[in-house]
Amino acid sequence: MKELVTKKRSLLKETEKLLNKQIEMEGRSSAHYLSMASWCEMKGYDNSADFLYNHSEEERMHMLKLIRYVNEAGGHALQPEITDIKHSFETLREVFEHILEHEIEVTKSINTIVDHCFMEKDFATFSFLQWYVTEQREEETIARRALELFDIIGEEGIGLWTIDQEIAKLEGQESAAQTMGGGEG
Ligand code: OFO
Repeated sequence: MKELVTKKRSLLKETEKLLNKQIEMEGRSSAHYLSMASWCEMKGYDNSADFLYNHSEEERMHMLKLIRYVNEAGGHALQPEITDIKHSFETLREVFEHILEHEIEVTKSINTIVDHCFMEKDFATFSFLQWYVTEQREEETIARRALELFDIIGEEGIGLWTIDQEIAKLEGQESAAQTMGGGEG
C-alpha cells in the first residue's frame, strides 16, 4: 500500500523523450536570447537589450517548469547541453527576424507534443502543455509586432533609435498579457 501511495506516475518513454527535447529547446532559447541581449547592449540598443535579457530569464523558467514536470511525472529530466549559439548579427532587424523564426519552430515543437499526448490519452501532460500553447501565441505576436516596427518606422535617420524605444513598450505589453493570462513568464 505504501508503495502505491508513494509511487510516481509513469510517463511514457516517448513522451519523456519529447519533453526532454523541449527542455533542450527552451534552454537553447534562453541562451539565444542572452546572446542577442549581449549583442544589442554592445551595439547601444539598450531597450532591446533589456527586453532580451528579461526574455532569456523567461525562457529559463520555461525550461525549469518542464524539468520539474517531467520528474514529478516519474521521468528523468535531462540538463541539456547547449552549443552553437550565434553571437553576431548584421543588424537589429536580423535579431528580431531570428526571434520570430525561432518562436515559430518552438510553437511547432509544442504542437507536436500536444498532438502526441492527445493521441496517447495522456491528458495530464496535454493539460500541462496548454500553458505553453498560450505562451507561444503571445511570443509569436510580440515578435511579429517587433518586426512591424521596422517596416512602419523605417531604419533611416533616427529610425533605429525610435525602434529601440518602441521595443521597451513591447515588453510592457508582454507583461500585461502575462498578468491577464496568469502566466509566469
Ligand atoms: Fe519558451 O517560449 Fe520562446 O522560445
